[in-house]
Amino acid sequence: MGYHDKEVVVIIPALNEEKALPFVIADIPEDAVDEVVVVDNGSIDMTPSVALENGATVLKEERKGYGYACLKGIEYATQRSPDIVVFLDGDHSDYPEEIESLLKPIVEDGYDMVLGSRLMGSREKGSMTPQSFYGNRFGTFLIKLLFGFSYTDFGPFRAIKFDKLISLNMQDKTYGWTVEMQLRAVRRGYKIKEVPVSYRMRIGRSKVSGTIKGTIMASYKILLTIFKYWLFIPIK
Ligand SMILES: Nc1nc2c(ncn2[C@@H]2O[C@H](COP(=O)(O)OP(=O)(O)O)[C@@H](O)[C@H]2O)c(=O)[nH]1
Ligand SMILES: [Mg+2]
Repeated sequence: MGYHDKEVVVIIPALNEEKALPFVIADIPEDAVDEVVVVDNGSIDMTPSVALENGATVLKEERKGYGYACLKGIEYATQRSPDIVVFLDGDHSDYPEEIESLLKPIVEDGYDMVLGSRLMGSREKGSMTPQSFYGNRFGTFLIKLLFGFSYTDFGPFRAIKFDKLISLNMQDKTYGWTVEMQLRAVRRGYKIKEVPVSYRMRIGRSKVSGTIKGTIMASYKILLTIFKYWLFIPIK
C-alpha cells in the first residue's frame, strides 16, 4: 500500500464539515494512501460520524484551533510512524486526487516537504477571497525579504516526510500553523518544493477567510509568526 511502497497518512482537520467530507475522502486516491485521519475539532454537526462512515479514522480535539487539530493528528500518526504525512483541509477546496503530485517529489527526488501552491495553480473564480490572495502574496513577500526564501502560498494541502515533521517540533495551535511549518522548514534547511495545485469553491461555510473575525485573526497570527521567527533566531 501507499505511494511506491511508502506509508502515507493523510490528516484532515475538520470543523463542521459534514457536507464536504464525503467528497474529500472519496477523492483521495485509495492506492496512494494507507490511512485517512479526520480530526474533529469540536464540531456540532455530524462530522465525526460522516467521517467514520466514509472510512476515516476519527480523532477528537476539543480545543479549538487548526494547529491543535493538526498536532492531535501528528500525535496519533506517531504510533504508526509512516514515511509521509499529508495535510488536507476538509472543505473540498483542494483536489485530493492531486496528492500524487505532492508525493512524487518526496519519493522520487528526495524532497523533505512539498507544498501545494494555489497561486501557481488554477483557481476557480471566487474560491480564494481577495484578502486571502493578497494576504498570501504579502506574507510570502515578507518571508522572501526577511528569510530569503521564495514561497508563493501558505496553502493547507502539503506533504512532508514524517521524521522531518517530527523534528520541526511544531508549536502553533491556531492559524499560524502553515506559516510556522514553512519557516521552521527553512530554518532547518529542508529541501522544499512548491507544486501547483488547483483550488475550487468549498462545500459548506468558510470559518476563516470568509469571515471577518477569521480574516483578522489569521492575518494577525501569520504576520506575528513571521516577525517572531525573524526576531528569535534559534528554534528548538
Ligand atoms: N477555523 C477553524 N477551522 C478549523 C478548525 N479546526 C479545523 N478546521 C478546518 O480548517 C479548514 C480550513 O477552514 P476554512 O473554513 O475552509 O477556511 P478558509 O479556507 O480560509 O475559508 C477546514 O477544513 C476546517 O474544517 C478550527 O478550530 N477553526
Ligand atoms: Mg477552506
